[in-house]
Amino acid sequence: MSRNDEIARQFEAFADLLDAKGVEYKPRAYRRAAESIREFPGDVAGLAAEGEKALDRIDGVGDAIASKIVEYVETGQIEELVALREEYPIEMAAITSVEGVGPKTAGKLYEELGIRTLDDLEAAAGAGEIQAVKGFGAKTEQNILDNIDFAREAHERQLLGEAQPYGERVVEYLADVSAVDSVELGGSLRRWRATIGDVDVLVGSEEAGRVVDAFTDWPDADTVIEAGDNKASLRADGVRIDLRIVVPGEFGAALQYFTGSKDHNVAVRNRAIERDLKINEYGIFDVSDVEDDDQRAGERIGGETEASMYEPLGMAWVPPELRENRGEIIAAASGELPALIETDEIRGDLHTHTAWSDGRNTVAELVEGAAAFGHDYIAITDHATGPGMVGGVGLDDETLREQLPEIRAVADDASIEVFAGVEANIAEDGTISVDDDLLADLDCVVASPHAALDGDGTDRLVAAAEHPSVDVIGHPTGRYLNRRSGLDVDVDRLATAAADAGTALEINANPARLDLSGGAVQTAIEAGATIVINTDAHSPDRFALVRYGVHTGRRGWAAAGDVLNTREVDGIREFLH
Ligand code: DGT
Ligand code: CA
Ligand code: CA
Ligand code: ZN
Repeated sequence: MSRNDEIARQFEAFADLLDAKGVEYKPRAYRRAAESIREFPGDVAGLAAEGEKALDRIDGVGDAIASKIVEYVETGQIEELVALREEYPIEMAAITSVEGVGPKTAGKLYEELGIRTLDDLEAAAGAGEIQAVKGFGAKTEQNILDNIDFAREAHERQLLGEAQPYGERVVEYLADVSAVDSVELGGSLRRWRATIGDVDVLVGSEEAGRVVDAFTDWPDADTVIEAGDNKASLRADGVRIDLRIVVPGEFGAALQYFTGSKDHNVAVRNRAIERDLKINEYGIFDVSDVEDDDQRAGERIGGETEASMYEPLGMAWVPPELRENRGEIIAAASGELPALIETDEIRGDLHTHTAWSDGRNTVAELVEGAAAFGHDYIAITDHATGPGMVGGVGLDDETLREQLPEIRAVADDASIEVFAGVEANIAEDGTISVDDDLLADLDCVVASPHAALDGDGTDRLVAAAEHPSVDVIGHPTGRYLNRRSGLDVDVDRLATAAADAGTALEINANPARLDLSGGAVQTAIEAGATIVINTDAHSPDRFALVRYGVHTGRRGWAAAGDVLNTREVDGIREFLH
């Protein structure tokens, strides 16, 4: 998510709330401004720092909107928007994802019935309350009921990068509650899936009631959806968090069960059955001489720890990222699980942007940020001009040549290795948008697809990977999670070509991309490709996102040896050469 995107979203939210309130004209103007802000090729926050006047250049941004942008950039919020949110505390994205329910309807339903969430909406429709509101009928109400499940499924998957911080914060909070014996994330979040339906948290405790009370008192909670004896759910900023509490002796069993995936659990359960064992969320039991079908019947042989659930099955403990039934059962049974890469094994970043293109900082600032983050090296790879680079974001060859001495000068003074590079565009025919001689002068060439991102992209990417100067294929499919699926790619063929050509395939760690995906990484590594995990940072605070790329790599069975930027500087230099 770029900063422009973040600012645009403020005005979209603003427009929705003004619509909810029944204000005319303004919502349209705010939406138009949001669109130009999102599409604006420069850094809007940077312009705002120069004052309101500088924002004139953006289509649809007049004085009133400009002053709100400045307010947002300076203070992190827009007061009027904060007040509107308090006036209409509606979970707008969720509610308006129901077909036929727009922001205006949402506002009216809040005013008349106090509806704030999808759950409220479903309850009111089910109780026949909506058709009693003026302007609504039985048909509208039935429509809402018919569409609500679809809306839940299609629009409530959150990006891993959005949900993970909430998961970590709630775990940290619960860990400090004295009634809590142990606490872990479960579900897709623990497996680091790219998108998350809900956050699952598991607590081991003898005092479930006290844990439920603490959980529902969590200061970040917006709504408590339900609170029972040993489970509860709440919502924080639209993220749904499910808590379950089990006794400490069954914690490992429950953690194994609620981590999933379902496919992994089914395969594990079948292995148990073959051995006359029974496995469930309460433990693992020897049932060779019991008829009783009670869940806890039989002799308990494990359940306190997760490892004790796998051990009786002749399996090593399986890292959560691998639990997708993609070969991990056999590997765990035969001692062949890979030693997965860890975030602290990453030594540098080979895909970053400065203010020369659409980043926020100077070369020196970005390099300093990389050093402060602990990296040993960084490649500066600003956008080259070409297909997909609108409004002058990309640098032409002449400007790239002008940038080169600045990068070399910073490199001379820097405490870490600085590689001069470029992010070139891969055109639809697979050609690269930068002059060959210039490419040859650069240390690190990332080539990425940025336009025409549908249909099969294999030939195009193979051609780029075989270009003698290209070192890395950046975000190979061009996907944007929840927005576009990107190119279809025969990863096996691409990876084979890339391995032969000595080109690395990127895992772009930006949580909106996570491209390649875990499944694709697994295929690529099997075909012999080298993986590189880059953040595509547009400012130093984004280096920390590398962990999302690392866990995506782990989902693809990547060990440190499979990943280029675990190597020391000399190894990188040799690869880039
Ligand atoms: P999500 O939330 O859609 O991103 O995906 P998960 O995997 O977190 O799924 P969720 O939250 O519905 O349930 C958490 C875990 O609980 C899931 O990964 C596996 C386990 N689980 C839930 N329902 C079932 C089930 O019916 N059978 C089995 N074997 N496991 C289940
Ligand atoms: Ca879940
Ligand atoms: Ca759940
Ligand atoms: Zn980039």
